[in-house]
Amino acid sequence: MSNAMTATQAITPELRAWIVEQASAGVSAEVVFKSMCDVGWNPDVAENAMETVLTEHLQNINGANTIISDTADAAKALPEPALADSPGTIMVGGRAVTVLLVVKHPRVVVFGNLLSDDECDALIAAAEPKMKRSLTVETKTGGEEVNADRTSDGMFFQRKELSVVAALESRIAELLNWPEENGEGLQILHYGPGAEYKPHYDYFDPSQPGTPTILKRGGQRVGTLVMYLNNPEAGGGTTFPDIGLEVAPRRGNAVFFSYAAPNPATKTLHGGAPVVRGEKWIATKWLREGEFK
Ligand code: PD2
Ligand code: ZN
Repeated sequence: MSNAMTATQAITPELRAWIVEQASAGVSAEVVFKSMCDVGWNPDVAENAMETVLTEHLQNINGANTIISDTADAAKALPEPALADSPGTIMVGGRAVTVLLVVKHPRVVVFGNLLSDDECDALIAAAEPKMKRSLTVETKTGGEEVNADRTSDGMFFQRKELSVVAALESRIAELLNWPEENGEGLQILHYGPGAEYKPHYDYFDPSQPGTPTILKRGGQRVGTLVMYLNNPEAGGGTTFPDIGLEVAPRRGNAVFFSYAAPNPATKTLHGGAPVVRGEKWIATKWLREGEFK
């Protein structure tokens, strides 16, 4: 590293605090490094800064230090489809699921033909009589509340509640290489004209007092699969504002994204754009790091 670089990209107290905060929150070294590069840090300087700050931090505090370095270094297992040889289709349970879009960071994959038309219709028909105004997690207590940012109706199925639900859950587990037991029950959401889900993260905010209660059931969320059950006439796309991506909702298709840590550095901010005409039905499967009991 040259002196010129050091002079232009110094380790400020703010950067030092930010690196320590990321590592303490369990953000992997890779994600921290990528975030620094994304905002213009020279990769060599970024790597050096991380190493310097974390080493010094470990020397400065006692006891639990090794936990921090372990968390920062560990490459955490995540749900992930088998995309190593860039397949056009992935066979799951005899079904040819197509791969329509792949993004590395944030990890986003769009699938086609994940559900049959009959499965989409069966899920809507079974959910329809049970729909209630959607609740979001009340982060102060870990309970639930009606939220103006989410103007949809929804319901949850228990895992394996119906044969169509069980078949889909086993397909998702195989597609994303993630245990069925780590999945929350399938959520069905319905949006009428004008309804939307404002941009948010699906992980639970570690700084909120209700989060430890929520994490008792299977730990953090690490991945989301939003499945489209019908074709809205206009609007209703799933947006990823950090990367300017909008996924069009088409029946049987799905968008998957994963997040290695509960942190905006994952760039997994996403929302459901307002339905302009028609209506929108989706099924969401959230994946936890451990068994969801
Ligand atoms: O309806 C969607 O596209 C959407 C957008 C953001 C769904 C969710 N989040 C979700 O179910 O978490
Ligand atoms: Zn979401």
